[in-house]
Amino acid sequence: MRKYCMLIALLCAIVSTQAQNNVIDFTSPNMVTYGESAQVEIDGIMMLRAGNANRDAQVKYHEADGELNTMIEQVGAETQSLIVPTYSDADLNLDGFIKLNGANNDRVFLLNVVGFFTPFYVIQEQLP
Ligand SMILES: [Ca+2]
Ligand SMILES: [Ca+2]
Repeated sequence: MRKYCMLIALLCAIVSTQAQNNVIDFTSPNMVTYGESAQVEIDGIMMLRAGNANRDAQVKYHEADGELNTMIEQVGAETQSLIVPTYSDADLNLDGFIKLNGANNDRVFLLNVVGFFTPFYVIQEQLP
């Protein structure tokens, strides 16, 4: 089982924890969550927002405390072309590697999460 470092989303519904076969389907467009834009629609499927590599309450591309710097720290600032096999929060696309460049890299994955044309956008976790 793989973890996925995403921002926490809070359901706006009462869910019994004692019922059997109780499924919380965050892919459903009918699943109402707290706050604004806690989920994102990708190819018609609702998803939680991924990319929180440094486990704070935000997803940021740029900024000193952003996810990109977390990935660079993991790979090594002087060896950014390396592909590091790992089980890490910085492996944002869950392929088992931290890749900053090349096909299927985590850097572009992160950029798509925050918005390719809005790289300075900060996605904030929303809790009541
Ligand atoms: Ca973060
Ligand atoms: Ca990866």
